[in-house]
Amino acid sequence: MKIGIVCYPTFGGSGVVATELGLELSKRGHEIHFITYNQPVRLELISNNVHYHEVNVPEYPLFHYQPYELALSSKLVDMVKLHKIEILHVHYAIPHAYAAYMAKKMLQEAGIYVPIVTTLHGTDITLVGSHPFYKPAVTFSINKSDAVTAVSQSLKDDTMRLFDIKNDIHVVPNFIDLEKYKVHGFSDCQRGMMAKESEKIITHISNLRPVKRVDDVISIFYNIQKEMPARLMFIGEGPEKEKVENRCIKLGILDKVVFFGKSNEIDKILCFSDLFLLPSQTESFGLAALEAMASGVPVISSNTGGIPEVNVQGVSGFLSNVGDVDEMTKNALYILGDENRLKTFKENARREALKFDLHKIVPQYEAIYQDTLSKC
Ligand code: GMT
Repeated sequence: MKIGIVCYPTFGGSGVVATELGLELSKRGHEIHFITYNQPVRLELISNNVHYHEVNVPEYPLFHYQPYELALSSKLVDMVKLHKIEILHVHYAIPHAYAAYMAKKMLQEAGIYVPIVTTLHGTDITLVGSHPFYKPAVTFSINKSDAVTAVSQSLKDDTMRLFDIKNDIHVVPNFIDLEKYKVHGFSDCQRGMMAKESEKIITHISNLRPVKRVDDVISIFYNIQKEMPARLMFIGEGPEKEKVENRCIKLGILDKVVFFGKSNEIDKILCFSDLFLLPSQTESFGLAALEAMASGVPVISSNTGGIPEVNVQGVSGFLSNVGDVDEMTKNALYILGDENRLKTFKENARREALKFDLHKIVPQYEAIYQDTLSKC
């Protein structure tokens, strides 16, 4: 198939999933066209089967807000015509599903029919999309999509609860390339450079937005390091970064925290991590937790949204109510406090991650494309 993929080309989970999906589909023989405003961060290889088309939004002083949706719709029309793209898969409803629908209508005028698959990722539903400013447009775009998928059952339930949805939503969980997250024999695993032998390594990865509750990450780590030697690896950039740094200074733990900024090599950091913290306020899936588990890192998380579909209580880690820092600390110390127990949790985490192997999940998207095309 010739598939157009629209996504946010950033470090956010939706962009990562869309990019990994496109790359895997290309390996499976499909022709993939990424259509977005920047080259997606994880799209390292442009091959015969993988193309990237940039959406340009010319700055014009008359516009207070530059019309990205319009530029995207026009680009979709042009690319569908030029490359004979058969299906458009848009990740994140706002504004991608809306722009794709406009493109579809314009193409119909030219006698071309291209169906749209929309994948909902979470914040487009739970945080942003349900806002009255966007709700009518998001509802419309979801209902006008030819197929809709959500990355967890929890997200599907939220969508059905928050919006007046007329069509079916398929749950297709996020996935992981297990080859990239090797647990044993990873020659680049440089634990010795990051911490002393006696220190436990705790990791957090996010875009440091309020929804990630990074204050809780710091509190949990502060409590852990009072009980045992430990270091915290903090990966990501975002609005809460300065607050985090200031809190570390105030607590006197700055020398135990390593800030990595945005990283394209989280596998190399996860490979020497002992525990992953994800105490988010809400999370439709928690791709970062899955990436940790794939590296054999147990997860201490909140029990919100789709996280319980990924992190299994008492098996790959523990889940607590949002904000219950004391229980999260207790559980972290329980896992880290005994080498044999830690080893078991690490093995369990990797085993649970196997359920999300991309070889199992990507065919589900292919089936949805085929089914959608067959109905045209
Ligand atoms: O978590 C974020 O803030 C980024 C956001 C995004 O849109 O990229 O992530 C969402 O999609 C990811 C991929 O499906 C999920 O793993 C994240 O759980 C989800 N984030 C939230 O629901 C807060």
